[in-house]
Amino acid sequence: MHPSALFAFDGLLTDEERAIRQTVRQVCDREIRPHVAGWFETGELPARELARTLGSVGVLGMHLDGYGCAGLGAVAYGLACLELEAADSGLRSLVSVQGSLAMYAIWKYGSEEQKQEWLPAMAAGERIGCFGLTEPDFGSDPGGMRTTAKRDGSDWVLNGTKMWITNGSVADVAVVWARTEDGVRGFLVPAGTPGFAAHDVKHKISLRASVTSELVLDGVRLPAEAMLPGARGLSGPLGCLNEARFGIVFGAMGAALDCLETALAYAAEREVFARPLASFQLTQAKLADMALELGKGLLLAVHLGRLKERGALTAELVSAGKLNNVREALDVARTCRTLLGASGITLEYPVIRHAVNLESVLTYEGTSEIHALVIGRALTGLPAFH
Ligand code: TGC
Ligand code: FAD
Repeated sequence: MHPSALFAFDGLLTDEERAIRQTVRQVCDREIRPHVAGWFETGELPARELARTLGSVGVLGMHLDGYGCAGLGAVAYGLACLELEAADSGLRSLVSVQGSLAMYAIWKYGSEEQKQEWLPAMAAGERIGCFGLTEPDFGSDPGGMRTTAKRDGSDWVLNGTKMWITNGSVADVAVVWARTEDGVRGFLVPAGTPGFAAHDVKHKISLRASVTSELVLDGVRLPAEAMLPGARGLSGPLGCLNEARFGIVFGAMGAALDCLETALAYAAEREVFARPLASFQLTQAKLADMALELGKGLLLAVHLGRLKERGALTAELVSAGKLNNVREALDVARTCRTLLGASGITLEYPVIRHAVNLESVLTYEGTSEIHALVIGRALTGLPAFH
């Protein structure tokens, strides 16, 4: 039995959703899986080519309406994230940041001119976006940000540093959040603007098939129209995070599924003490526990997706999904790694790659501790962040 068949997951999906999932899987099988271990090993990602490929199948901003976006439902988008992350969390990151952070910010808060200028080209993968919220000293607490945007006549002048920014050095446009006299506002900073620079983070041992950069803003002068008119205060960027966190709820289960499929196949083939590894009770207990967590995580993901489609998904539920599914996916990846023995530490199998990637996923888009505190606040009514 396939692990996701245990909970009859497919029966919860529409024909269209199953077809979208299949299409994304085929693209991953053809364009990503044969190369991804190599990209991970060298730490080099052909982001521009991949963006065009992913744009051509419509996954960039696929849950947004208009401006060249497909306008599909939340579950369909989640399934695309699942298949992408089954290939590698870095690919899902590329798509999350493009569609759910950069495009969503423009789609939700941008002017008509900003939407026309950026969204169709971003949906097609011809232009790449990044999302600069985190700073070197302010990750979990973005409200402390030091990046400023000050008026000079009708222009804005931005100064500051953003850190750990996915797609940073390959982006054509950076959505940068900065402190103004009027609270936190978002700005569209085109690559090449004088005073703007992106430097890649080197020596990562997680999410290596992904571009991660520092953004430096040194007197970046922007016209008045560069500001996103519809976002004021921290609820602007945090509203985007809900979108990307939702994709991770599904995505993390993709990484877990790929690990479990690999471990099942390995345990069936590998003989220990003259019997298949899969035939031992300890192995089967591990496999059963992992299939349960995977099944529960998929049910939770589809439940959140259906709520989102009805407009009933809350930020607390997204936190619950992100916390649970990433934590459990990481546990599945580590357990699968044990089943592969020494082979589990090489890039010949995807398991260790997923495990180290999921360490980043546990931290970005709100750490597991922050999501626990969001749930704690919802349960008690008492904020315990500071
Ligand atoms: P507080 O300062 O009290 O509230 C600020 C305003 O924000 C509103 N708000 C939200 N709005 C929408 N969605 C949410 N999830 C929101 N959470 C808070 C809040 O209602 C308030 O609005 P207003 O109108 O009253 O001003 O902040 P808080 O106490 O509510 O939140 C604190 C905390 C710690 C939960 C929040 O700061 C937080 O989520 N921190 C984590 C930061 C984070 O996740 N950063 C991620 C950066 S992007 C990234 O990691 C990309 S990874 C690449 C990839 O996706 O693959
Ligand atoms: P800190 O906030 O310094 O946290 C350190 C530790 O303290 C964590 O365990 C945390 O949970 C804990 N902690 C913090 N506050 C509390 C508290 N109140 N109570 C108890 N414990 C607490 N950011 C972007 O803006 N855009 C991106 O595209 C982006 N991409 C990323 C890609 C990668 C690969 C990575 C690793 C990060 C990325 N980030 C991005 C940044 C990410 O969102 C932050 O790393 C994350 O929000 C945590 O911030 P921090 O690393 O500064 O950790």
